[in-house]
Amino acid sequence: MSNTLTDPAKKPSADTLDSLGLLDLPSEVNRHLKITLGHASPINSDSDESDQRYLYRALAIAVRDRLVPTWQQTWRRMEQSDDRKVYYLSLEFLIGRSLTNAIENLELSDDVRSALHNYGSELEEIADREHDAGLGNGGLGRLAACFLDSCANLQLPVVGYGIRYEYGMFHQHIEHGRQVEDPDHWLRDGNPWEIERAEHTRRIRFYGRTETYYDASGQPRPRWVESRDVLAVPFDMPIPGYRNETVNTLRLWKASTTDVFDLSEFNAGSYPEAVAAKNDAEQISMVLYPNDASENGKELRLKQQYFLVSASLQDVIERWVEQNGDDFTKFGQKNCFQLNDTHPACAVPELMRLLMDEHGLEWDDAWEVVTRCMAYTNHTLLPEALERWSVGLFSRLLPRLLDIIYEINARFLKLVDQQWPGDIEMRREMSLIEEGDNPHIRMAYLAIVGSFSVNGVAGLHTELLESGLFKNFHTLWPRKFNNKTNGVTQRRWLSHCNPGLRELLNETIGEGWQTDLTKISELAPYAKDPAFRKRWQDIKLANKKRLAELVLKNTGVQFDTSFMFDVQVKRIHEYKRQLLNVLHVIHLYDRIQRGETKGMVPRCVLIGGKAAPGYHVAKLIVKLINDVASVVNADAKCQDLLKVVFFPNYRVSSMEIICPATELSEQISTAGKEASGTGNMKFMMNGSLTIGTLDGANIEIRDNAGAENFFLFGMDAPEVTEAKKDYRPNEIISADDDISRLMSLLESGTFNPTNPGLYDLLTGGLRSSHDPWLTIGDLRSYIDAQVAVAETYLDTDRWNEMSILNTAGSGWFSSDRTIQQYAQDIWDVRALPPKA
Ligand code: HBZ
Repeated sequence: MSNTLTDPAKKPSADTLDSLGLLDLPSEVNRHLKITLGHASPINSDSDESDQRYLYRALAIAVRDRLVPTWQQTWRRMEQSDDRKVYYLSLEFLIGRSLTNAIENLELSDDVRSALHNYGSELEEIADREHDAGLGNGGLGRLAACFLDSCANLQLPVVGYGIRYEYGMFHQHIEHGRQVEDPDHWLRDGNPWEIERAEHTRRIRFYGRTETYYDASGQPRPRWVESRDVLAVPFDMPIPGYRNETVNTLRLWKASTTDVFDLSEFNAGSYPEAVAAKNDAEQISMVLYPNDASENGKELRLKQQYFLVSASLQDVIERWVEQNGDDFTKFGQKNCFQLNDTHPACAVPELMRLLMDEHGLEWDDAWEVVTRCMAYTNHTLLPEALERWSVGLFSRLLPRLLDIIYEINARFLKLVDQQWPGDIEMRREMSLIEEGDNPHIRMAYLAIVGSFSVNGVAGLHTELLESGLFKNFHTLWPRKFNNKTNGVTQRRWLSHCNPGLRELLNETIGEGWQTDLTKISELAPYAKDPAFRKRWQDIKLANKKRLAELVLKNTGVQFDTSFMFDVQVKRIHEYKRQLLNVLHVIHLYDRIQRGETKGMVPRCVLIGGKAAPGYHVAKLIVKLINDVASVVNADAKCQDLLKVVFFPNYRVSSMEIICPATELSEQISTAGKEASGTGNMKFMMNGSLTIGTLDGANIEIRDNAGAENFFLFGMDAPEVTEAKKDYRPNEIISADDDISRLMSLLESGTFNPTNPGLYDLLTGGLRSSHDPWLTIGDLRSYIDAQVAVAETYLDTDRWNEMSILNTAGSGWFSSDRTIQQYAQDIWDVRALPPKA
C-alpha cells in the first residue's frame, strides 16, 4: 500500500530548510534556547521546573518556525483564489494545547525526540508544560476548535475569528469540597503560537448617536457620530492540517486604546488619569465570560460580541475592497460567515451598516448581500440560554445598529403579515423585539431572519428546533433549516490521546482512518477475535494506569485499575444530571452497607467539570459530589468495591488522559435538553460503552454502535413532555425501597454530618413536582441499566467485543464528516487548489 502519510516528500527537505535559514531541529531548539530566550545554563534531566519551561518554549518556537512558510503560502493561496471563503465567527475557541498537535501534523516526532534527548527530556514531560488555551466554556468552544482542525485537514478556505482573551476559562480548585475559581492568566509566559499583525488593526465604535447628513448627490444619509472608539489588534494562530501542506489561520482580536489623548484633561494636570482611562478599552478582551448556558446581560459581554463582529467584518471587507473596489455585487456569493450560536449575531446589522454607511449601498442591495452570506448554528434548546439584549442598553452602546435592527424588523413583520394576514398574536410572537416595560432584542430571531441557513447540531435537536423553539420560522422558511450533527477530530481525540490504540489501528487497518474515519468500520470483524480483544483490553488497562496516576496526583485517591472506570465529565448543570449519577453512587454505597453486593462490579466513579461561578445549584452539586466521595473513600467496607472522585479543573488536556481510560461513559441528560454532546463521541471513539438517554447525539451513537452495544435508559423526549403534566416524585420515592433508602441517606446527614440542611435545595428540587429535569422519574430505569452494565462487565469477552464495536461504529462522529456537510450543504466551498 502506498503510504502518503509517511512520505518523506511531505516534509521540508534539508534544502528547503536551508533556503529559509532554518537549521535541523535539535540545532534550532538549541539556538532558541540560547539566543531567542537568552537561557545560559545547561539543561539536563535534573533541571528545575523553570528550565523545563524554557525548553518547552524553545521547542515550541522551533516547531512554530517550521509552520510559518506553509502558513504564509496557505494565506496567499487563499487570497489569490477566486473561490468562496468562509469565516467562522465565534466568541470561543477552546484550543487546548498546540505543541503536540503541530508536531504530529508536521510529522516531526522523531526529530523532536532526538532534540529533547540532548537535554535528558521526554516529549510528554515537556508537552505538559504548555498552558491550555482555554478560550471557551465547553462543547461550543471545543466544537469550534475541532472544526478548524477539520477545515485545515480538508484544505478548505476557512478562517476562524475570535477574541484573544487575556484570561481564559477560570481554573477550578476544591476547598472543603467547594469550587473555588482562580484566574487563568494563560499568556503569562508568552505565547509562541501567535503572531501579532498590528498592520491590520481595526477601529471599533461604541456609544455616540446617529445623525442625518446629505451626501454629494443631496441624499439624506445616516451616520454614527460622537462615538468612543477602541482599536482591535489581530493576533494570528496557525491551524496546521494533517501532513498536507496546509496551515489555516485563527485570527484573535485584542482590544487596545486609540491613543488619542483628551487634551483638556491632560492640560488640567490629570495626565495619569487620562492615561489610566485608556485602560477601559483594554477591558473588552480581558476575560472570557464563564457562563455556558445562561445569559447575564452584561454590557461588557455585548461589547465583546460587537467588537469581534465589527473587527472581523471590516477585515474581510478591506481585503474585498483591495481586490474589487466598492463593487459588492458578488460579495455574498464569494464569502460566507458561520455564526457560532447567536453570540456574533450582531454581524447581521453590522454588515448592513458597513455596506450602507461606509460603502454606499442601498438597503435592498445590502440586504441581498447579507442574507446570501450569513449562516447561523444553534446550540441550545434551553429557553433561559437564548440571548436577549435590552433595547435600552443597545441604544446606548450601538445606536446605529439599533436603527438597522428596527428597520429589519419592520420589513420582516410585513412579511409575517403577508403570510398570516391580520394575525396580531403571530406578529408579537415573531417580532425581533420582545415588547414590554423593558423591551429586548431576540438575538436568535435576528440571526434567523438575517441568515440563509439555520442549523441544529444533532438530528433530534434540529427536529425539536423546527417543531418547538423556531416553529413559526420553520413554517415560514422550511428550507432554511437543516441539521449538521456535531463531530470531533479523531486526530486529537483518538490518534494523539490514545497512542496505544493508534498503533493497534495502524497495524490492523492501516493509517487511512486518520484522515478518513469511515475506515474505522474495518475494525468490526476483529471484535470476535480473542487475541485482538486481549490486545484491546491491554491498551485500555495501560490507559487506566495513566489516568489512575493523574487522579492520585490531583486528588490523593488511589484508583484500582482492576475496577470499572465509570466517568462523567462535562460542565456542571442540572440538565446534565450529575445528581442522577450521585444518586446511583449513593445507592451503591447503600448496597455495600447492607452487604447486598452480589453481582456488583467494583467501580471507580470519576466526575469532573466546572460550575458557572454564579450558578448556586451547580456549585452545591460539586460540594455534594465531594462530600459523597469523602465518605465513600474513607469507608473500609467500600475499599474493594467503590471509589469516587471529583476531578478538579477538568479541561481539554485532562480529557486527553481521561477519555482513553474510560470504560463507561455517562451521557444522562434529561431527553430533549442536550443539543448534541461531543464528549459522548470522544468516549465512543476510544472504546467506552455509553449509558445514556435518547438525547442529542446519543441517539445517533446508539444507531451507529448498534442498540445491543449501548445501555439505554429513561424517558425519551415525548415521554418527558408527557410526564411533566403529572409528575409526582414523592410517590415514586415512597414506592421504591432502593430510592427511599438512598433519599434518606441523603436527607439524614450521612454526607453532611456537621452541616445539616446543606443539601435541602437539591433534595427539595428532586422531590418537587415541578422538577424540570425529572431526575427521580428516570432513577429506577437508570439503576436497572447500571445493573445491566455490571452484568456485562463481568463477561469480559462480551464487554471487549462491545467496546471494539463502539470504536468501529464511530466513523460518523469525525468532525471531518461534519465539516464536509457544512462545506457542501451550507458553505458551497471546495478545497483550495494546490499551490502553483
Ligand atoms: O454546544 C453546547 C451544547 O450544550 C452541547 O449539547 C453541544 O454538543 C455543544 C456543541 O454544539 N453548548 C455550549 O457549550 N454552550 C456554551 O458553551 C455557551 C457559552 C456561552 C453562552 C452560552 C452557551 O453565552
